[in-house]
Amino acid sequence: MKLNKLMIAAVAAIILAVGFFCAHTLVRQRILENAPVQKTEPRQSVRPQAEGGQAAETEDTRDDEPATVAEMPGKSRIKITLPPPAFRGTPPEIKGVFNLEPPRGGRPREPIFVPVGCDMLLSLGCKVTSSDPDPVFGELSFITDGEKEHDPATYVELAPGTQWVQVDLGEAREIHAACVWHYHGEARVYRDVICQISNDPDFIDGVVTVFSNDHDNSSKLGAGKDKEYIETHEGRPFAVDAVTGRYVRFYSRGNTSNELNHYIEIEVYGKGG
Ligand SMILES: [Ca+2]
Ligand SMILES: [Ca+2]
Repeated sequence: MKLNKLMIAAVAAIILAVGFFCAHTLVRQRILENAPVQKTEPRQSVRPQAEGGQAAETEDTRDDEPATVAEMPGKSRIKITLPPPAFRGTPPEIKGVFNLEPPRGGRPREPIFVPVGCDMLLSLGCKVTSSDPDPVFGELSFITDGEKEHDPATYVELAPGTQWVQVDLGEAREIHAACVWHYHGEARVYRDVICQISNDPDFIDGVVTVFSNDHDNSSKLGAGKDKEYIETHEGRPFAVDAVTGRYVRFYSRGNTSNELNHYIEIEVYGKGG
């Protein structure tokens, strides 16, 4: 008798469990059927084009950017196409850097707004020269070829010490922003990152410094007030206050991993026309 009661109880428990499972599956299916479909835009890459500085068709496809970026009435936003990150997570502590920008907690950099029509990519495909005309590795043309992904085949390696690379925009242009990617295969800091603009290819006359984090003037170009930063796939974008010039020169003096200088890409943005 006791055995029969036990069997009845077991059968009842099985029936209840099967019933609950079927009901749960049906409800879940209904929820999935009614859920909104998330639209995924295809990634779009920037390819070299542009003789004469035509605007690149850049879609901002950064993975970590919020779905909507606030626009500013009467302004254009500089749209920088980012490569995928080569590393994620909190960068390790980098010793010997005392002028580092504060951590952003994974947030993307603030957008750069410029006057309407001054957001044109001017530098794509432009000629590049350097203080090291015979790079240790890579070609100077890599620096304006539109390829920004971290890959051993995409960066240029220059000699140790303070070195520069110089982008020739072909004619004097009104410059409103720039962005530089040195090397983002690991978290490192490049020293004495300086950007200057001039109409003089030798940078003797009419030189305007538009970025410098050489706070201790170790590269002897004048101390700068910008912060040092850890290299990531975001590069280092910065605004330029409508400086007109044909040549844009970037300096660096090695990095926290080795004494060499590297560049993956430089972009210069400014007034169209
Ligand atoms: Ca490149
Ligand atoms: Ca320095």
